Amino acid sequence: MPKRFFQTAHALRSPHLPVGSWIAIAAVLICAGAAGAHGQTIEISHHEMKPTRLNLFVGTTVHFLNTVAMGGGHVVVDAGGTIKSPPLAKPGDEWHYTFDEEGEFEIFIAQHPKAKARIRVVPK
Ligand SMILES: [Cu+2]
Repeated sequence: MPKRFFQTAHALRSPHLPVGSWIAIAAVLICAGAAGAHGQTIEISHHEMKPTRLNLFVGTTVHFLNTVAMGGGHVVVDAGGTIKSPPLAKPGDEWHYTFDEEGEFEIFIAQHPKAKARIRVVPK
């Protein structure tokens, strides 16, 4: 089964713990609701993130979708140290991240630093 992860800029959530599963369910509801405008998907492989550029409004949730098997799992990080995904190991493993603050984020796959994307977050 692919793993599904949800995270906002301020809270790291584990869907594996009993308490965490409730939080994950709440995150799904938030994600589906008006609070989290569900934005684009970024696809992850060994050599690229696709697309490589996104322009978003503050509060947009981006869906990161792993498309290839990776021992240890792909970890999405940003140059500024704000963003860090859980390991996404299997095709179909996914992670949601909500960009709550404006700014420019240079993100890349920790194991493949050349696989990067630039995300620009602007006020609504
Ligand atoms: Cu890889």
